[in-house]
Amino acid sequence: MAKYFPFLFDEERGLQHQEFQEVKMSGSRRRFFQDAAMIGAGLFGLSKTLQAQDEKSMRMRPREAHHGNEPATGEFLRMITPDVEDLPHELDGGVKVFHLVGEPVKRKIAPFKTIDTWGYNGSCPGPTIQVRQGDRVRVVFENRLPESTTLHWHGLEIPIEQDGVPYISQKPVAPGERYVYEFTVHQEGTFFYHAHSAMQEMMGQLGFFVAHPEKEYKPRVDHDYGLILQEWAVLPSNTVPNTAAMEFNWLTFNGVCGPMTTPLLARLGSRVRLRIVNLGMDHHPIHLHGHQFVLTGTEGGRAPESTWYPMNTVLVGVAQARVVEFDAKYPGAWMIHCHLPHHMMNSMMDLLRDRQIQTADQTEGTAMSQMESLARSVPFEHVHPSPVAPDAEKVPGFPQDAFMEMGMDEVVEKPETYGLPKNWSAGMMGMMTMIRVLPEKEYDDILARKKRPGAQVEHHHES
Ligand SMILES: [Cu+2]
Repeated sequence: MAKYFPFLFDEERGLQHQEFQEVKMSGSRRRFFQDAAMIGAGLFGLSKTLQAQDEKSMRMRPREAHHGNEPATGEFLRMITPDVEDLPHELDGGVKVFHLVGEPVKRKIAPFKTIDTWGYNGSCPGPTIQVRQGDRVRVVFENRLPESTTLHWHGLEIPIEQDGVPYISQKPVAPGERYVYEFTVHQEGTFFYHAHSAMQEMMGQLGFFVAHPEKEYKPRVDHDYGLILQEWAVLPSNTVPNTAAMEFNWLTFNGVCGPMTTPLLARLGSRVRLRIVNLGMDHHPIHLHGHQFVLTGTEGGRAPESTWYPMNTVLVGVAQARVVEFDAKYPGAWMIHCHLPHHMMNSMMDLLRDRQIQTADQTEGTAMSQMESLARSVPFEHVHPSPVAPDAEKVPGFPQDAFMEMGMDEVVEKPETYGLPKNWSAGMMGMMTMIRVLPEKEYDDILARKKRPGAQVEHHHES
């Protein structure tokens, strides 16, 4: 069996949900699957060697993004876009002035995958713009892309000169040029900005534009979160998405795949708003575990309460925004994910090179070399914690999820993951995140960790 499946298992894996039991990796930690040492040397009797390696192994530091601002009282409750920042503004008289720069962006979408996207201000998706209904808004746009582009304000009722369609409403903005958009936002709702060019959209050129209402919505919410859905076709060993492809192997929330997505946090008993925007080639059924939500708005604004009905999966079509709200009644780490099976996994093509998952009906030699290349390719410690049957390789089709599973708790560790059960990351892939509904004390504990200096290891974009 080891011949086909040289992974090690954690005999202590009792994944009881133990909130806030600190997960410590000690000398007696579970054995892990690391590099080709494992493959070449056989499975057992290696734990001492592995422990030694473990102690001095280089820990990759998480490089992923962090939350934007904490929800602040004040003018309005700001939406948090996990893993994407807000775009600040200046005031010029009564006008809110934003500076947006279209440019190439390297985006680390998974601990073992960085891709060349295009975005805005070093971020893909672009930074979130938040205004209030009635605001006069000026966006000074600069094009640092190698080709012409424009900015379209999706869903906003603004003069035709501001609509951002090349040649129809304006001349394209050439590389190196600036263009100033200015309009008054008379609507409320969840909108987004994007390049009005299909390929540029698929390279990542979009971002949230949220218009908070003049009068607060009722019932009021305590947390407001935004997720942008994107999909990428990146061939093995490539970093540039193929914008003409229809088969997507990387699916992201706010530019990162599970388990790198930063968990959403909610106080137990609070009310949560979740805004979801999709600008890809597929429609995504976004599912929430353990709670029912109601659809309170679309890309067209707030929906009347008489139209709300309970559900837990909302289909977010291309170019749509869907806003849902729910009461966070039950404590726990509840998944939020696209339910299309292929959108619940990360591509391992880069790790596999030969582009096909080998199963037991194929030759032992090929399967072995594939396992080996997988092991060598992952630049950090990871574990395959779930047990498999002793005779697993005799079953046609094996391995399936046993192959995909890759625990990497430490690599994606951040304040928001504190206290999650051991191996939590093994089951999170693709368009997947979670909302952690936490009692007061635990919630405040994580907030305190977020505020500690050094808690946020790195800014979200790489330069
Ligand atoms: Cu999907």
